[in-house]
Amino acid sequence: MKPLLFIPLLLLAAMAASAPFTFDTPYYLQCAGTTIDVQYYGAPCVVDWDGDGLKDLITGQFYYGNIRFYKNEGTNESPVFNSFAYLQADGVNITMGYG
Ligand SMILES: [Ca+2]
Repeated sequence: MKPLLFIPLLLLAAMAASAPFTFDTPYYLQCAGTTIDVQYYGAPCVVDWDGDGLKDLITGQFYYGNIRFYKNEGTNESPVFNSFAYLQADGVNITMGYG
Protein backbone atom coordinates (compact mmCIF):
# COMPACT_ATOMS: atom_id res chain seq x y z
CA MET A 1 0.00 0.00 0.00
CA LYS A 2 1.37 3.38 -0.96
CA PRO A 3 1.79 5.98 1.76
CA LEU A 4 -0.83 8.70 1.53
CA LEU A 5 -0.35 12.40 1.83
CA PHE A 6 -0.88 13.02 5.49
CA ILE A 7 -1.50 16.58 6.45
CA PRO A 8 -1.83 16.98 10.19
CA LEU A 9 -4.35 19.35 11.59
CA LEU A 10 -1.41 21.59 12.35
CA LEU A 11 -1.59 22.85 8.76
CA LEU A 12 -5.35 23.26 8.88
CA ALA A 13 -5.00 25.27 12.07
CA ALA A 14 -2.63 27.55 10.18
CA MET A 15 -5.38 28.08 7.59
CA ALA A 16 -7.72 29.60 10.15
CA ALA A 17 -6.72 33.24 10.42
CA SER A 18 -5.91 34.32 13.97
CA ALA A 19 -7.36 31.12 15.45
CA PRO A 20 -5.61 29.82 18.54
CA PHE A 21 -3.07 27.13 17.71
CA THR A 22 -4.49 23.79 18.80
CA PHE A 23 -4.11 20.12 17.90
CA ASP A 24 -6.91 17.72 17.09
CA THR A 25 -7.19 14.19 15.80
CA PRO A 26 -5.31 13.96 12.48
CA TYR A 27 -7.12 12.86 9.35
CA TYR A 28 -6.52 12.53 5.62
CA LEU A 29 -7.50 15.45 3.41
CA GLN A 30 -10.06 14.69 0.73
CA CYS A 31 -10.49 15.96 -2.78
CA ALA A 32 -13.88 15.30 -4.35
CA GLY A 33 -14.49 12.57 -1.78
CA THR A 34 -11.17 10.80 -2.35
CA THR A 35 -8.14 10.86 -0.08
CA ILE A 36 -5.39 13.02 -1.56
CA ASP A 37 -2.52 10.74 -2.55
CA VAL A 38 0.71 12.10 -4.03
CA GLN A 39 2.74 8.93 -3.42
CA TYR A 40 5.84 10.16 -1.54
CA TYR A 41 7.42 13.39 -0.30
CA GLY A 42 4.46 15.68 -0.89
CA ALA A 43 5.87 18.65 1.07
CA PRO A 44 2.46 20.37 1.32
CA CYS A 45 2.16 24.13 1.67
CA VAL A 46 -0.94 26.13 2.59
CA VAL A 47 -1.10 29.50 0.86
CA ASP A 48 -3.62 31.71 -0.92
CA TRP A 49 -2.15 30.90 -4.31
CA ASP A 50 -4.77 32.61 -6.49
CA GLY A 51 -5.34 35.66 -4.29
CA ASP A 52 -9.04 35.11 -3.60
CA GLY A 53 -8.61 35.29 0.18
CA LEU A 54 -8.96 31.52 0.69
CA LYS A 55 -5.90 29.49 1.57
CA ASP A 56 -5.24 26.74 -0.98
CA LEU A 57 -3.12 23.60 -0.88
CA ILE A 58 0.07 23.33 -2.93
CA THR A 59 1.90 20.02 -2.83
CA GLY A 60 4.52 18.15 -4.74
CA GLN A 61 3.83 14.85 -6.42
CA PHE A 62 6.57 12.25 -6.40
CA TYR A 63 6.20 10.72 -9.85
CA TYR A 64 7.16 13.11 -12.65
CA GLY A 65 7.89 15.82 -10.06
CA ASN A 66 4.71 17.77 -10.77
CA ILE A 67 3.34 20.35 -8.36
CA ARG A 68 -0.37 20.17 -7.59
CA PHE A 69 -2.61 23.15 -6.85
CA TYR A 70 -5.80 22.37 -4.94
CA LYS A 71 -8.08 25.42 -4.98
CA ASN A 72 -9.96 25.90 -1.74
CA GLU A 73 -13.67 26.12 -2.58
CA GLY A 74 -14.78 26.18 1.06
CA THR A 75 -13.61 28.55 3.75
CA ASN A 76 -10.33 29.04 5.56
CA GLU A 77 -11.89 27.33 8.58
CA SER A 78 -13.36 24.41 6.57
CA PRO A 79 -11.47 24.06 3.29
CA VAL A 80 -13.05 22.10 0.44
CA PHE A 81 -11.00 20.73 -2.44
CA ASN A 82 -12.87 19.42 -5.48
CA SER A 83 -10.08 19.12 -8.03
CA PHE A 84 -6.45 19.96 -8.66
CA ALA A 85 -4.37 21.34 -11.48
CA TYR A 86 -0.66 21.07 -12.12
CA LEU A 87 1.19 24.34 -11.77
CA GLN A 88 2.49 25.53 -15.12
CA ALA A 89 4.77 28.17 -16.59
CA ASP A 90 4.32 29.15 -20.24
CA GLY A 91 1.86 26.25 -20.69
CA VAL A 92 4.30 23.62 -19.45
CA ASN A 93 4.02 21.77 -16.14
CA ILE A 94 6.51 22.96 -13.56
CA THR A 95 8.49 19.96 -12.38
CA MET A 96 11.10 19.16 -9.79
CA GLY A 97 13.58 16.33 -9.82
CA TYR A 98 12.25 13.04 -8.49
CA GLY A 99 13.25 9.43 -8.07
CA1 LIG B 1 -7.11 30.91 -2.86
